[in-house]
Amino acid sequence: SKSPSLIPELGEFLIANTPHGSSVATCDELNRLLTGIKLAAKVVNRELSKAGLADILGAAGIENVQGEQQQKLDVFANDKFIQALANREVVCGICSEELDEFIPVNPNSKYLILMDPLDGSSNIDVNVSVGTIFSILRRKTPVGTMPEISDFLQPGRSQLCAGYVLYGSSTQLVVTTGNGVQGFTLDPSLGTFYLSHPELKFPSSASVYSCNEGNWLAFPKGVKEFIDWCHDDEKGMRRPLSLRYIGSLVSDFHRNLLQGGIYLYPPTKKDRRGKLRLLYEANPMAMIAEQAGGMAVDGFNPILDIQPSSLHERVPLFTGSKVLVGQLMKMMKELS
Ligand code: AHM
Ligand code: MG
Repeated sequence: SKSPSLIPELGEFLIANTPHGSSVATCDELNRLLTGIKLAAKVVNRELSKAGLADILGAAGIENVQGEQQQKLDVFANDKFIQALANREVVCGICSEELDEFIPVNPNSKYLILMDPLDGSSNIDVNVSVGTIFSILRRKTPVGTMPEISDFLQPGRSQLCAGYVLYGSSTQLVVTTGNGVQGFTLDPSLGTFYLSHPELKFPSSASVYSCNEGNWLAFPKGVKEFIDWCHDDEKGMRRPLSLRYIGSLVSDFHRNLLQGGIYLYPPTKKDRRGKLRLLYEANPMAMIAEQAGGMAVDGFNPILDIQPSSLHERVPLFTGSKVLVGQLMKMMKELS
């Protein structure tokens, strides 16, 4: 078997694959930013692995033995990511699902981070995988000033880097800087993320669809038609497709990326604009999807082309293998 010393680690990989034309300073800053993400991910991972002990050690809202308040894990994750990034002075501002407003950090940094520190957190109590999703943008206002809301409201097409961490049976970090998608797996004994899935691409065939079919009655006609098409066992296609839905975007997306499939979160009765957030859920997943040879749309147009108008806006999301997303778009167009 290969010695770990022969497999590139995340930081080494980034240095070796810096896009042509980017300066050493840019590469260094991005690398330090990702180092902050890696560190926070490891701390969150450690805490998550103890989550089943919460009742013994003190549940959220209850004081632990030291008299400290136990935090909910999503708040814990939010704090760890903010600390790791703010202390490194590598971002000028942070936007998070856990915060109403963005927080300005360091006027002298070029980058902004937008994140969902712990997505799918309703799954923690039942010991199902959760994730962290992040997006990195370059600011538009000049370095030396505090960032403004307009810096955050850029279409996903302008993302410099996007990624997610999956806290699963192993902990993986999947990232793109616009030059393909790479997957790294944490070696817990060394605390190092090694390149385990170079050049991730959706396979050419797809056999899975993932959505909360409980919302069926409220789905748009095109979505219902598409799901019926998935059920159909017509010859020639690998149908009926399998329904696999964890209810944790990162896990559902990751499985579909490896096995070929589509993730759907259409508008529902409760969430007329869809449930997922454009800036820190849909956009980063969309960049990864496109970089891995897949697609991500709101039903009609690429997610990455949407001009955001507010920090926490929601969007319907359909993402995964091209064959399936293409089929869905065709049906949405015909039936709207
Ligand atoms: P959250 O950010 O509040 O955790 O919600 C996002 C999550 C996604 O991870 C998941 O795909 C979706 O919500 C599941 O929603 P539902 O339970 O409505 O199917
Ligand atoms: Mg979320």
